[in-house]
Amino acid sequence: MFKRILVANRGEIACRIIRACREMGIVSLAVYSEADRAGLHVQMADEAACIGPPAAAESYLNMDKIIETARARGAEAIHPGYGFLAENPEFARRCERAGVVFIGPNSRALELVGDKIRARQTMEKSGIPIIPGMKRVAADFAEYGAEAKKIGYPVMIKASAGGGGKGMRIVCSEEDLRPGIEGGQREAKAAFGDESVYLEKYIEDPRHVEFQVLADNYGHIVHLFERECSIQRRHQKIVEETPSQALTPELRRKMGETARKVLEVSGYNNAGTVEFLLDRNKKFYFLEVNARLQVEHPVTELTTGVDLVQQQIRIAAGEKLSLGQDDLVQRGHAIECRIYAEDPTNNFLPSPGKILYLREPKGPGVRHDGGIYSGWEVPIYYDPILAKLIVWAETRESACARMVASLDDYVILGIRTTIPFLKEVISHQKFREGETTTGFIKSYFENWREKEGPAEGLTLALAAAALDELTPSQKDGTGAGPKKEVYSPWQIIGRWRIGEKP
Ligand code: MV4
Repeated sequence: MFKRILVANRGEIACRIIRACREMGIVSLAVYSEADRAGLHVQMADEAACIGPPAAAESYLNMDKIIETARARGAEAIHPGYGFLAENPEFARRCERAGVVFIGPNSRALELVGDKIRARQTMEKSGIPIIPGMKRVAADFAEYGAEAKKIGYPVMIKASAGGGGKGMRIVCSEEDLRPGIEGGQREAKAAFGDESVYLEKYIEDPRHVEFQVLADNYGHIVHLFERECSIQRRHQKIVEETPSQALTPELRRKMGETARKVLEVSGYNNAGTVEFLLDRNKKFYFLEVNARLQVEHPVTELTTGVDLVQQQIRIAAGEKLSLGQDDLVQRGHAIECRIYAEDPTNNFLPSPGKILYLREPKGPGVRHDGGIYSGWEVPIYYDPILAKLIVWAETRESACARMVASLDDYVILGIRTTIPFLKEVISHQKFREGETTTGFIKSYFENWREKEGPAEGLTLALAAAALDELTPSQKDGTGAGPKKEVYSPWQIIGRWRIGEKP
């Protein structure tokens, strides 16, 4: 087993990986940019090294610096987390060459799954269902026109180097095809440095169901069932859950077997996620492989009892999978909500700033994966994810109730967050009925406004009440004086201000 692992990430996922290291008796080495000196991951890790200026390109994406730091500090392996360098074949290759273990798939598999057209070819050859459409880039526009006709409108333009919804367009008729292709090529070139685009049949309002898979270096592959991730806003997942309401045991078995096969034919190792689209007739299609530990991995951990990060580390260290497919069962229901530093009342604009007060929900079946603390300033430079709130309960209904109660308990002051929005999503009748398709947010939350926002008047009234309530002895911070149950965070803040605590 490794003695020391460099964690090439920040925020909640770095903290999650550091925790796994600690439990396994592995020394964790955090890296941080100058903007993250005070980051929670830096405080949690056994060791830490600054790797450069705030801009990600000069720090968390600086391959040479990160590999050099691993070597200089004696880390035998690098865990990339998600985002940044996680799915970069070039980085995996440089690690391989430098004799540092990349905790993730081998560079060849990363290259294959990162190239959507090549992946489609590979899957089709192996009898894995793919969305009807092109399996290579067209030579000219006429060929795109002919292909679109063959597929039948509406069609979807996708970038071969894309993924996660980047560079996608829907084209409904022939006259819109040329501008769509040209725009798509331009966008793909700018975003990925590769202008290759292809066409697929457009599947209307599908569900996004993905399967978690683990593959060791000896050809043993198991799947850990599905995650339903249809609740998205502009290709940003918001809520994830497992099991999916859309699967029957039979469909689950078929999709799980297919997911295993996808990894097998890709020469893939370590953890991966196979994404499928599920259409209205419950037909499923291979979409892409996410070659990383995913943000939503905890819902799988809570329902299967498997620690996915520890599994990744064991596989990377050359251990054989100790789990067989028959050892794995889903138990109960898990839901995850992503907490972002974004203002849901203002078009989800990032809301960086200082967290004045943080009270995390806790209780039976409640897990909080965070990278934040009271007094920490959310930097402007990175993805504004703050934390993930994950709940487990015996049934979906009780998991929903537990999630709403936990969101109600959750207090973050000083910045705007997506918590009020999430409460209404989980409380929505259609969500409760399991009507979770990719069109959910657009259908029911397009122009969402907070029902009872933190109205300025109410805030002021509460603050005033807090001040009014303080007796001189409390102002001294002695805690004496009349007792009253107080839940308003504004009163807490009011007391701090008067008492001049943090
Ligand atoms: C599609 C599709 C409909 N038809 N492909 C978006 C993310 C990327 N991985 C693939 N995506 C889609 N591909 C065809 N042929 C609809 C989507 C899609 C979607 C997929 C998963 C989750 C949310 C989504 C939201 C809008 C569109």
